Amino acid sequence: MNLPLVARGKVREVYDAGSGRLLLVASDRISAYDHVLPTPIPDKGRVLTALSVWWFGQLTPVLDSFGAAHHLVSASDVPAEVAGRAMLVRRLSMLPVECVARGYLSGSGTVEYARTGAIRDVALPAGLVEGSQLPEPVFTPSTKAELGEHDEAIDFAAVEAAVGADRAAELRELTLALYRRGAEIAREAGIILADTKFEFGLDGDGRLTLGDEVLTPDSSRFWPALTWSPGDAQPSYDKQYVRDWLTASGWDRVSPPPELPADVVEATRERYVTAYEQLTGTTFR
Ligand code: PZK
Repeated sequence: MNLPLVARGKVREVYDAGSGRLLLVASDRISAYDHVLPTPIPDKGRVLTALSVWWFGQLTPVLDSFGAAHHLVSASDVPAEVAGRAMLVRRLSMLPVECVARGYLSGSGTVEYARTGAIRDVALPAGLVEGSQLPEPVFTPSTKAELGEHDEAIDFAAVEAAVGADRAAELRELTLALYRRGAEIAREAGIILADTKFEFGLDGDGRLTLGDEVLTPDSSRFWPALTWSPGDAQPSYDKQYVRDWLTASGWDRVSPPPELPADVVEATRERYVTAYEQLTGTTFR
């Protein structure tokens, strides 16, 4: 392939494809508890890529209504060695904000709510618990952390300071609109989209453009709707077998993680494929 590497995340890479294009490549690697596991999940990169591509299509009417675009050029015109797990995209000038929308209380959102009764600038009713649906989805931006660091929560004023008041308002409204539409589609497929993270950039004409991967289990929390039960930690749609096995293994979450057994790999692969098939209503492969 031999393209210059532009950026590398825990489980994917970005290459310079020339002519103002980038190649986003998803691997079969999986992370849990902030570690990349030594055992790949076969087809994970292909499933997440296919899911992103499908979501870009689903979200186009929302983007259009904002006069915005997405960065996807092609998922088929890619080098053979990454076929199926790569997207050719337009190179953007990325905005320095992670645009997160939360429709449910979970993780750091629960911690913030327990401490303050609010999430960022939004006051919330008393009595919410881990897993509760929020009265309205909330925009909870963060700054992009360096690799290995955690994203840092910022308030809306910090977004305004970073990109200007008008662009900040646009990012908040577009993020919430994309989340609402995504959550509606997911819910019809039996999946709760608890929260998700979008990244935006500006194209050569200054047009606001949705980038990155979208509405995958790696950029979002997917919960099975059937077992949703506020008050408990919600099982992850995709990673719960992995987390449960790692916990039962006695791994200390600090040492290099152990290899996963074949049955956990197979069950996890099946979860990714099932998520894709449930959402899109099509067969994977
Ligand atoms: C870009 N990232 C984050 C994504 C990684 C890191 N269309 C674009 N134009 C310019 N830059 C980016 C994109 C996109 N998407 C996004 N880094 C650069 C990222 C995937 C894997 F390692």
